[in-house]
Amino acid sequence: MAFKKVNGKWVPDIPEFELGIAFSAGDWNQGPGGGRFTPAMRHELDLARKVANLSMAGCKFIEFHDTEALPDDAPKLLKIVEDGGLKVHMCTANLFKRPEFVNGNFGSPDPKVRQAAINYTKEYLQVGIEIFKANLYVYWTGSNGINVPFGVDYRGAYERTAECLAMIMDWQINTFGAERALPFLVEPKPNEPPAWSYPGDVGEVLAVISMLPPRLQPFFGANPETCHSQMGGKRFAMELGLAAAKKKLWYVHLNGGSENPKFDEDRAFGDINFTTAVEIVWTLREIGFRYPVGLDVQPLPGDRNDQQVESVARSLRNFDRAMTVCDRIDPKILAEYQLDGDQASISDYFVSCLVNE
Ligand code: GCO
Ligand code: MN
Repeated sequence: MAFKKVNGKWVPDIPEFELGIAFSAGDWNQGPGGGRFTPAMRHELDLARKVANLSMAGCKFIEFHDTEALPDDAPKLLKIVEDGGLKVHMCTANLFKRPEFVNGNFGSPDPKVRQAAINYTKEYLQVGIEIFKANLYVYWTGSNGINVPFGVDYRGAYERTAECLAMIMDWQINTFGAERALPFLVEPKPNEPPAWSYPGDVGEVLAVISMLPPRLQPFFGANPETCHSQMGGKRFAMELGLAAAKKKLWYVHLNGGSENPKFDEDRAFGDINFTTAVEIVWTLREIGFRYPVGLDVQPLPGDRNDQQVESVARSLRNFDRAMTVCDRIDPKILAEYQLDGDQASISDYFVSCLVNE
């Protein structure tokens, strides 16, 4: 079941765990590397190796794009995943690296482009439900954006995006029933690949959800990602707070990066800024987040094949280290300082907990 009725309302039925127990990472997080300016330093691994690596790193789940795990191969790939002791948590149709989407997907003014995006999405939702038995579906905005001013009609762009989401959810519910429908999470990013993308942050995701017919809104949530928020100049933990306040925080993609990165650095969780990692774990604890935690982290450019899964493994260790720091923070002391508006003491208290003074 992917949704259940509580007090007459549909709520997501996603497996729950104690925080820090259940992690998921993408098949794409163990690639060979290489981009426009960087060499590929590793050879491609087969899925069995990737699954073994993720399991060794401490993950319980894996996630796929339809371009890596082709719909026709899904039964065969699922067997490899299960033989390796993992399950599929999330699946997602690739709406960024296909030529038809180079100028956008659900927001495109071209009905043929929107229809293609809808078709790929429906196809992979079906694979997620019937084959992978996935817990949820993610739509990362990908190419939905513009590269030059006047690139699209802005009001229409958001309206069309909402219309496509509504059509997809109506189809899902009519085809599989609400109980089996996969929770549909929107993962915002402010730019990259386009210069400006939409929806670009958690607030925009919530705005788009609010544009949907009320009967469909309960089936949509958000998947905030650390680096994406930081690219938009946001404090990630605040984005988590906002999504949770609207009861839409159903998944997270954690990673690490500099405070205002110009591109998606996708470092290990806790890399570069461990303070931010502690604040994130603290916030997830405060919110009572109990769903699996995702790690969208890439190997460092120079990592060798024998370090392929090191970014995921280090993320898990850093999550655990952040939990240890959180255990030292007394919520009552923090709440008192917050009530007093004593920011100086908060800052001093946090660092004393960090270094275990
Ligand atoms: C990015 C995104 C992607 C998505 C993934 C799943 O690199 O900007 O984070 O990794 O999370 O494509 O939709
Ligand atoms: Mn992501």
